[in-house]
Amino acid sequence: MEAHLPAKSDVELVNNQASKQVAKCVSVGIMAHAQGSDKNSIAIVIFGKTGNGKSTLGNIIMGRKSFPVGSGMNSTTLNRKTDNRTEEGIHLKVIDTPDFISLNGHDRSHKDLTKEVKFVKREAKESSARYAVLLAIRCDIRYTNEEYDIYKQFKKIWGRNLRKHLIVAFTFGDKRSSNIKKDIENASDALKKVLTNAKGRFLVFSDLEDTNTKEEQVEKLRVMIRDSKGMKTR
Ligand SMILES: Nc1nc2c(ncn2[C@@H]2O[C@H](COP(=O)(O)OP(=O)(O)OP(=O)(O)O)[C@@H](O)[C@H]2O)c(=O)[nH]1
Ligand SMILES: [Mg+2]
Repeated sequence: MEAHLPAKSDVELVNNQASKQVAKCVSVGIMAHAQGSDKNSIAIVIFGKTGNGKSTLGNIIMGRKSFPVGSGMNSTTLNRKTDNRTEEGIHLKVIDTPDFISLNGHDRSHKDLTKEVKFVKREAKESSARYAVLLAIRCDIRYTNEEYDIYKQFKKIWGRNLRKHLIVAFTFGDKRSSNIKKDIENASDALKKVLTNAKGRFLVFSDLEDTNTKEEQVEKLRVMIRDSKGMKTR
């Protein structure tokens, strides 16, 4: 019986298909890597008004001095900064941002703001299996309409899916004298709306010397992100 030998064109066809397949696998591999193929990869974006403790919060989450912290009248963080850490198989990326609306009293242009927010969103989405957006709000002072405006502008640019990823991070917890749950019950309509957008998710953070307390705060955050299925990127 004669063995069937493929014609030259058949061989070329097979080779072409094989190389296309390889190319497809490679590009899928690269894409999967770029999108955070590791199901344990988490990205956290921190935003909010200047001086609300965003960079401090980033340092608490990272467990080290990743982001410069400042005091005084001027904004410290002028450009977004990212830091990464891998621990116990979890790859964590924290993106610290400047006050998106106003830097040292100068309002940013809408075009500039849109570009920045969209960049951060893409970065969070493409680099992780799930991501959270932490809105830093001081819990020791009043929540103002000006601050609510910052949130509304940010939300408008980010889009509706912000709700799936939003967590209110109350900062300056060590300066709070009363019970946070009571404070929330009596909160302004604006703050209540933000908390409703975050599906009631909030956490309190304190910048204390005590490392154990900080670790407990970060653990609560980790569990919240793990249990929020809506935070998955795919
Ligand atoms: N007591 C106390 N102080 C805090 C806390 N978080 C931040 N601070 C202080 O608040 C000041 C501002 O903190 P940052 O972390 O730089 O605030 P930021 O939101 O990053 O500010 P910008 O980069 O200017 O937008 C610093 O003096 C911090 O030490 C906190 O939880 N408790
Ligand atoms: Mg900062």
